[in-house]
Amino acid sequence: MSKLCDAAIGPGRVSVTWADGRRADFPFIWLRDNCLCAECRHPANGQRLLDTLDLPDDIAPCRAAVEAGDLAVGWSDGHGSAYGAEWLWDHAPTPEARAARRATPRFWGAGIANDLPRGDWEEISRSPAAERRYLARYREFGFGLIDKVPTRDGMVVEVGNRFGHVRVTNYGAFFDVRSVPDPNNLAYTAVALGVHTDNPYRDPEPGVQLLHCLESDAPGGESILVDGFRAAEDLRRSEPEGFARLARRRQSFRFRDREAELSARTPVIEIDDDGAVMAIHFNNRSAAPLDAPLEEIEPWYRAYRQFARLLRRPENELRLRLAPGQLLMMQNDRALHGREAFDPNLGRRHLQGCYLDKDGIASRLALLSRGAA
Ligand code: NM2
Ligand code: OGA
Ligand code: ZN
Ligand code: ZN
Repeated sequence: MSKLCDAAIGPGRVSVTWADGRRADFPFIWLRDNCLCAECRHPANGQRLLDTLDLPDDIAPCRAAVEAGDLAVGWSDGHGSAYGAEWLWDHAPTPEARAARRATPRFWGAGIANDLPRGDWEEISRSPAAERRYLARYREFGFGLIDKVPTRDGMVVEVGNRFGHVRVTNYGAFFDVRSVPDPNNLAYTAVALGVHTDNPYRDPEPGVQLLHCLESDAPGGESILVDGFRAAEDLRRSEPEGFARLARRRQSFRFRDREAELSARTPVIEIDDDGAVMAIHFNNRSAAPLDAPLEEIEPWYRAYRQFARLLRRPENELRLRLAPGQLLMMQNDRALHGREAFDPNLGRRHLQGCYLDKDGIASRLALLSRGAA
């Protein structure tokens, strides 16, 4: 990592230049607020001690200089701060530095069938390096397949708690997906399920779903996975207005049975503050009537149907047949999942599933990358 070669005070900003030619400007208030010294940040936990509101409105540096390749600033409030060259780039507000901080999803479709993000439970459960490799691939693709998961009742919870924290819902800590009489959900029948996000009627929506195959000899029941992020980018390219509409207007979702009454509103496509696709919430089965101003309804349906059409394109569908002992792990708001119908009279099909939050998995991967687990 290159060091700094120049620092200069300009109107409202400190401009720094790295030895390799990169440059960035930092506003005074931002720099002072992010002082890293022991008075401003608790040395044991790094949490901010300084109250941002206590800084004077007209905070400004009296002096900014490069010292041993890093930045030293003397402030009008008498404080002194030091910022490492690498830290500055890691937090710089330039387009290049900000782009480098962005996670870049790897888009996939039918073609990924022979190169799946894949792990082996026997290896993952004894080797932190294997677990890290698996989770890193999972993060890029938004799903992963794990082989050799013992077909024990509730094993899915053990896997979930290895990677994060299983979230209990009205469906329990885990749920059985099989065809039953008097089902409270279409998942518990033998019908085909179009690709979807689970539980968009819940707030917060589950971030991750695990589905563990215990039995599968009924004809049919193949799994289908679609990269919702890629389909959203396709929509943005072909129908920018439809894309913007699905990102703006929230759709209503609902679920009710004897024990629960759940409803939530969320846009089909969620974008972040820079316009990047952040999440997809698509579930035709649980969609409630669209609650929108009259003039928005038909254009919204056009956009929604266009998006649904993209999700159904064969080149976007990864199809696989889960075998007993395989476990599918999906980022629920990216890797949309579905299944073909199956025939429960000619064999058995039994999966167990559970939900986790995304943050627990991100934390696990970060810890493994630190070498701490
Ligand atoms: N189950 C399997 O979101 C959904 O309603 C999909 C979820 C019932 C927990 C099914
Ligand atoms: C579900 C679901 C898929 C399957 O339970 O949410 O989508 O393969 N199941 O049965
Ligand atoms: Zn300080
Ligand atoms: Zn589902």
